[in-house]
Amino acid sequence: MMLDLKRLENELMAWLGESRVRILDAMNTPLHVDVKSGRNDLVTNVDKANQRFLTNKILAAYPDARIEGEEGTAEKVHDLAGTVFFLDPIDGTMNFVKQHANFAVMIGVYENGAPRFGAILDVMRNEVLTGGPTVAPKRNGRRLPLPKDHELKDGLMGASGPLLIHNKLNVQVINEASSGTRITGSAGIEFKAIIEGQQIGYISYLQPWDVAAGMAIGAHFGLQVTRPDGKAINMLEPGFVVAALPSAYRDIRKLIVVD
Ligand code: 2AM
Ligand code: CA
Ligand code: CA
Ligand code: CA
Repeated sequence: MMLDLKRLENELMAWLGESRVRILDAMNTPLHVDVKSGRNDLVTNVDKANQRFLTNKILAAYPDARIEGEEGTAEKVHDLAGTVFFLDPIDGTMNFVKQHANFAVMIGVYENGAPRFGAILDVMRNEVLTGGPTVAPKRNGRRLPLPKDHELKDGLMGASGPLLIHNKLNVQVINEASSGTRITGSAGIEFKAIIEGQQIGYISYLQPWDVAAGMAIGAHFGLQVTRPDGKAINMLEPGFVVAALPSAYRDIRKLIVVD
């Protein structure tokens, strides 16, 4: 079955609009915060409630689709056959808890492993980016200018804090070669900055639902999203991710050290 992307775009805009209202509402009552794998890895009642909310919306509209979401209410996905929705109900949970800003909701829709559509909601800025390989990127339903390709030295680079602190993949040298480093603590906000032309790349260690939406939207303008050795992302596994516009991507690949 081929997805009707116009219908999907309208549905995602509506569902994310409702999600946003629910999240803002929940922020008026005390959060329940739980620690997952360690003290930097949190989940809240709002992450879980939004995962449930969006899962119900998706399955009501697409009963045959499968959902790979971070706060797993559905069965884990072990293959990419058919329609798979990658769902991150709150991306940047630490920011959500500590900053009440700089967090996103992300949905990436794939068919038989191929990206078809993505949506990134920046909740506090009330901005939704949508798009896909065959759908021009939009912000709140309005066409965006496509980001300009720049060499690494001429653009800002995003990075994950831990990777930079521990200099994984030689990221300190890579980022030093750029115009400057930005660290937001949300993969969604980093991809949004690339799509909006504010930065040229991002290096992190990510889960499939962190990458799915940004990779789908970025495919429209040649955004390179790969493992550090240039291999394709396996959407069933976490791993290091290099995302960059083509010229910067080439510069990064020359400097990267795969350990
Ligand atoms: P999350 O908030 O949805 O977990 C910075 O922490 C970025 O990396 C966020 O986008 C975060 O997504 C993502 N991330 C992926 N795996 C993580 C982990 N184990 N701990 C913290 N953040 C993680
Ligand atoms: Ca998490
Ligand atoms: Ca995430
Ligand atoms: Ca999350």
